[in-house]
Amino acid sequence: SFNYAAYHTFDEINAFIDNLVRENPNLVSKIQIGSSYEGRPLNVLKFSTGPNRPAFWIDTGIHSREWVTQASGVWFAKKIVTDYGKDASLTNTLNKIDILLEIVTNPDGFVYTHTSNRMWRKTRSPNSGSRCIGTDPNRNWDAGFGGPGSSSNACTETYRGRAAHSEPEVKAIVDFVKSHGNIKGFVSIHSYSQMLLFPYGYTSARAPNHDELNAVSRDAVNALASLYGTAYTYGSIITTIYQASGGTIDWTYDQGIKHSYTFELRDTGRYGFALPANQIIPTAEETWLALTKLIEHTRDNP
Ligand code: 0X9
Ligand code: ZN
Repeated sequence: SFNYAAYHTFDEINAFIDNLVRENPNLVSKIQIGSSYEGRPLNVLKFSTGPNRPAFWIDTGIHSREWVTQASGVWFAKKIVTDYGKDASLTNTLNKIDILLEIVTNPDGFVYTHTSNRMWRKTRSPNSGSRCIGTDPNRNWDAGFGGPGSSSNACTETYRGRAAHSEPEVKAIVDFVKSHGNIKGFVSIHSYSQMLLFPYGYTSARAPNHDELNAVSRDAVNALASLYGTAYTYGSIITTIYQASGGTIDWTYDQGIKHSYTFELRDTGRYGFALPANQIIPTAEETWLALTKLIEHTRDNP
């Protein structure tokens, strides 16, 4: 059976996804929202118990080297099917809203981290006029695109790409969010730094519901710390981590998704992106407690 305490390849995660759908057909379905630059499927798991529901989106692994995030995404998927009908909060949630989960959000980069360079972050699309490969998919969104905290140099880790939504991995989510039209909460999961962040990253302007985002974040990081004592900081992106333009949740927020957040999971730098596999399950468990707070608040304040 599947080992949740180990890191897995793209093919192993896809096999996990197909088994989960096969074993829970009344709760889980797989939606292919597009294809990566190299032609791999962009798969989203949909957890749903009724038609035409509002939804809460979670993505992991948009930066391919942040392996604890994809591994946590797998654990969340199993947790949801295990808890539905048993845990009162999750059951109540799924009787009102859908959960959407994209586990391998940058599949070309993820395969490259397994085959060639464990520390690959970006997509794998070529750049005309440069020998350097890839765009930072967290600088490619049409939210302050091209501004400070992103680079025009294709050889850097924060290269924004030739245009907003140039990356098929980003465009697929943009098109899905717009056509769905009823996504009420959005969480994009990164590592590392132990932070819970909310808009904005491209501007120092405060989000209109800053006080609400701040209070819910406080509640969520307190829940997270209650399990193993892991300390998270929280606040707006620009005041808590650094200015970053063209980021995912600034775009979703400006689309009207007022409950938009980004996590930076474990650790604070001892292991960084190479977090030992024995920390996967504790990281996923504590993160799920925080996610539950964000999901409950979105469910009750859509
Ligand atoms: O720089 C980033 O993209 C993120 N940190 S990471 O180490 N995971 O690469 C933080 C960016 C803040 N988030 C958004 N701008 N959405
Ligand atoms: Zn990241």
